[in-house]
This record gives sequence, structure tokens and C-alpha cells, in this order.
Amino acid sequence: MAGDGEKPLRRIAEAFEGLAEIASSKLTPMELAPLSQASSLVSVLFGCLGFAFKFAEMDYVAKVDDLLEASKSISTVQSMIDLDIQQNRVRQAGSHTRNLLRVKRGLDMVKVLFEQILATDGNSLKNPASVAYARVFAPHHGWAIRKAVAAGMYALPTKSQLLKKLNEDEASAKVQMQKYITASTLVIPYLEEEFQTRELGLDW
Ligand code: 1PW
Repeated sequence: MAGDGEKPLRRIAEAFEGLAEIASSKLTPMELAPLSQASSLVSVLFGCLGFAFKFAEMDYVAKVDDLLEASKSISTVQSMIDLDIQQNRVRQAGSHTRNLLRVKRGLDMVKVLFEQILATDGNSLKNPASVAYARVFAPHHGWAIRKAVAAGMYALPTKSQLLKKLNEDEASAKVQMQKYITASTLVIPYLEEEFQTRELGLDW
């Protein structure tokens, strides 16, 4: 939750605009530190979604923390993945590469959530959040988690409650959400490409 005067949406949008520049330049590899820092800013959003999403937040935060820790000794996204390939542990539970794939899905879910919020009238987040979850995470989750998430959808804050927690009004939130959508539309495929070029697959 945001303290007085803090603008977490703005910080998220700006951080991802920085990453988007790197993603589109293609000249320099993406450093792990700014990616994991930007991803950690997104935790605030998961934290605003209410008690029902506490487990989702904890899982996301743990994975981002692992990437933040890795960034102290590994400089780029590319070298982190290559190290896991060399050590033969890409798909092992808790590997950096596996955590990156989960964090990437979190970023994707927020993108779809924002798109749905901007495209939906009314004050409920239930449909936007359900669509985002169904599209991004549900195909990778078993029955029990899907049921728990579906139950959590009834305990979401309203859109105006969410905006209040984020210190935004409707108009300013719209601008920042659109910035995140545009930037993450470059960053997410960039990350997916790093998996694809190494034939690691994305559906696991
Ligand atoms: C913003 C609208 C609200 C939607 C909430 C979305 C919740 C998405 C994440 C729920 C994850 C909670 C349960 C943990 C699942 C793990 O098994 C799974 N992690 C993820 C992020 O999919 C796989 O983690 P693992 O096995 O690699 O440690």
C-alpha cells in the first residue's frame, strides 16, 4: 500500500519505460538489476488486491527477491539464463530462470489487468482480474489454485478503492496504466525471446 504522497503507479510506469528502451535498442543486453527492481515495484499492486491474494503476493515477492539476490552476482538476464543452462537446472524448482518465467507472467497479468480496466466501465475489478488471470496464469495452475483464485475474486477491492490506495484519480491512473501497457508490450516479448532462442519453451 502506498504511503502519503507516494505514486507507485508512476514509479512502475517509469521503471518499465526504462526497460522498454533497452528492450528495443537490441544493442545492449538487459541487466538483471533494473529488471528485478522494476518487477519488485509491481508487488505493491498485488499487495493492494486484498487478503485473498496474499498468497499470490507472497509467491511473487519470493521470486522477485530471488532475482534481486541473483542480480548482485550476475550482470545480465542473458548470463543468468545461460548459467542455469550450463548447470542443467533451468526447470528445477527455485531456479532463477524458472522464477523469471513466473515473474514474467506476473508482469503479463498486470498488463492484461490494466488493459481490461481501461476497457471496462464500472467500479468492479472482478471481470478485469478474472480475464487477466484466465489468460495468463490459469493455464499453468492446477484445479486447487484456480479455485482459490476464483474465490479471491469476490474479495477484490473496487476500482476506486484500488486507485485511492495508489494515490491516483481516474485520469492520472489511466495515463500511468497506458504507459505500463505500452512499455511492457516491448519488455515481455523481449524476455520471451530469450527463452525461445535457447529453445527453453514458455509453457512450463
Ligand atoms: C491482479 C488480479 C488478481 C489475480 C491474482 C493472480 C494470482 C497469480 C499467482 C497465484 C500464485 C499463487 C500460488 C502459487 C503458485 C505456484 O505454484 C506457481 N507460481 C506462479 C506465480 O504461478 C509456480 O511456482 P513454482 O512451482 O515455480 O515455485
